[in-house]
Amino acid sequence: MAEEKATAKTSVLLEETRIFEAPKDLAENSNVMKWMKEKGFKTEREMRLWCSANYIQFWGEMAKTYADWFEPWSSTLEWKPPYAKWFVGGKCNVTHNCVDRHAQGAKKDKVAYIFVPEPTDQPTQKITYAQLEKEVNKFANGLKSLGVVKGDRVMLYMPMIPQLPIAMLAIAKIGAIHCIVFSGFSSGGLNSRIMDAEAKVVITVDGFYRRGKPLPLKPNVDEATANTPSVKNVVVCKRTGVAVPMKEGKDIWWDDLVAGKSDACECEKMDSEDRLFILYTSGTTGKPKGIEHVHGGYQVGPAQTLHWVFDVKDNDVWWCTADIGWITGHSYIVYGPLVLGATSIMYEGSPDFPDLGRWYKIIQDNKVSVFYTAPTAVRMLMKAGDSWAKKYDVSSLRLLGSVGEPINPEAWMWYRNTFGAGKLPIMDTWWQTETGTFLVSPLPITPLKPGSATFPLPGFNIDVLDEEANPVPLGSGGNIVSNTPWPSMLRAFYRDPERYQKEYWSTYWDIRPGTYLAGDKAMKDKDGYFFIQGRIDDVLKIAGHRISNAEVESALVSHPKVAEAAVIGKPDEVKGEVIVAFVILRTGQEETEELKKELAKHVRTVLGPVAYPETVLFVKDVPKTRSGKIMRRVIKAKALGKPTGDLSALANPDAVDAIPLI
Ligand code: 6R9
Repeated sequence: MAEEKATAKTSVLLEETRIFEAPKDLAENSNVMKWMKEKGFKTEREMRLWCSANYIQFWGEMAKTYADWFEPWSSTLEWKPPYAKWFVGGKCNVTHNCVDRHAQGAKKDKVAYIFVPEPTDQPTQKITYAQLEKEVNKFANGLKSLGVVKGDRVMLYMPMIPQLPIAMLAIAKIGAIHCIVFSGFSSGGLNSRIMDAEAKVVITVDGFYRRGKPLPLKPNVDEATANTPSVKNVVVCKRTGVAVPMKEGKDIWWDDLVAGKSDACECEKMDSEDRLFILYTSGTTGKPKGIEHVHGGYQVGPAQTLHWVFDVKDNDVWWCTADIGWITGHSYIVYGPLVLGATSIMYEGSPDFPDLGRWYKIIQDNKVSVFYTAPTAVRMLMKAGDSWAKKYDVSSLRLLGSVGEPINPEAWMWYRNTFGAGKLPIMDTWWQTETGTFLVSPLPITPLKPGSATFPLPGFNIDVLDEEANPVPLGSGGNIVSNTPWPSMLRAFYRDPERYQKEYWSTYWDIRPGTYLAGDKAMKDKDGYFFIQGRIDDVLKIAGHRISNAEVESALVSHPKVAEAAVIGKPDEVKGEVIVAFVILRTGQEETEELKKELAKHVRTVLGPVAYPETVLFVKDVPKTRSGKIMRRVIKAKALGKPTGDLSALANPDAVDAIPLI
């Protein structure tokens, strides 16, 4: 039923006739309008088209505008599909652009972060650019003393506390590569990523706060590093004061590491294409992909889009509610805002603790002016009703944003009315871990349609193609692709070039090599507005978190009583989708309610709370192709009571009948 509703809405979307023009003063005074006037562009359309047609020149200008370079580049782009090199020969360091140049200039006393901690009785902490520089340098020197050098991988497994961006910036400063694992993953998820990255050091905390209660985190790291010879040291930041075992010679407290270290540290002069970070993300197989981003190009996209799309100016207070463990936090809590020298909120916790007023209160208390969140949070707050919003004054807001999944028009309208006083524009930004930055998004001058990310941004050539690589006509849908490279795109998968080529570039390779397949379906309406419709592959978005079906299935199969598992996403009003697992037990195992609970708990232990299955069901068989591939799409259709389509390719069509309705 729920999915039927979703499909119905899709067609409604394409007939969306409501258009919301940007408030005149906002549009007239926007950063993008200023640039357009300087360049002599008359209309938004003309500007978008010119920038995309002249994308190399455009990005060259942006790279000079938003970043300082130790040495200029000799060539803006070298493009040998599927490998792009941007700003070739240029020397830079993203930490110089995020911290040093502000701390040593006019912004030294400007607040970089307003940290709002989870225990709400703890005071809000303000960190200026000058303070940030000192902390980063001390920690960078600490890492050097552990023998961390350029190119080494350092793993971060931390909650949302200021030491997380401090560590990231310190790692980047000395030329090492950070890999953040979202702290909602458990030791299993952490272990596989440490193994893949062969990390030298892991940075974590003793514990963290969840719903006001301190919980330990360090024991997960002990478990995850039991069999990882590459890990020489574990640095532990004291957050809660809970007692944790420390291994002599291996584990070291953050405070001890930085004690007596100099607060000066030179930036390593990085080549543009030197790696900045690896971020593991979910693909179609159970094995997470290590997405690699670089210093030179990556520093341009997030800063430029934050400036143009979110119109962030010197006196704004910017708040992106994401966790730094995901790309949204990397790009829009750390690198984008810091390159711009902006003031950001960084908060720990959730929108419903201690009560559903938390976010409104943070906005009110800190006069947040630009606010960026996910549809799942909007829906949660919408469900709770307007009364929470009415208790607080959110009139400091001037622009809103959305990311992570399609935003339903009703949630869009509620968001606009409640947070946006019925008039603020919502920037629905479509992008991915792989893209580093927004690709399809409105600008503050764009007439909006609820539920649409509107148009490809300046500097991108995004299109929607059919199977034969023809652009689809207006009013229909297909695969969303990029026809040209962009500076903040991924460069590769860590040590897996074949998978990189296969996953993003192989689909249209024979027809148009160099066409990037994003993995999402999109529709263009009669006016050319993009409506993103979700993944074409088996990737789930649970409350905005990207998890692969296969990852959850392998977690289930790692339980000794499980023979096989198939995982699907079931539409959910608040979370977008929730996980439903169909499990085949090993011979002789009894199908009990207790075992269902145990299996759900097992997934939580192996992968973390983020992948917790809402429902576990026992089946005798799951439909498969003759080559043995589980047909999740067929299972999903049957379980949701929808037509299952042609089943002739299945090896075991009877298995479909046995799938229960959910
Ligand atoms: C930034 C982020 C990427 C996938 C992407 C798509 C979905 C993200 C969206 C959106 C519709 C938006 N997605 N933003 N779908 N509208 N505005 O979420 O990165 O975790 O890598 O996920 O998220 O399906 O392909 P990531």
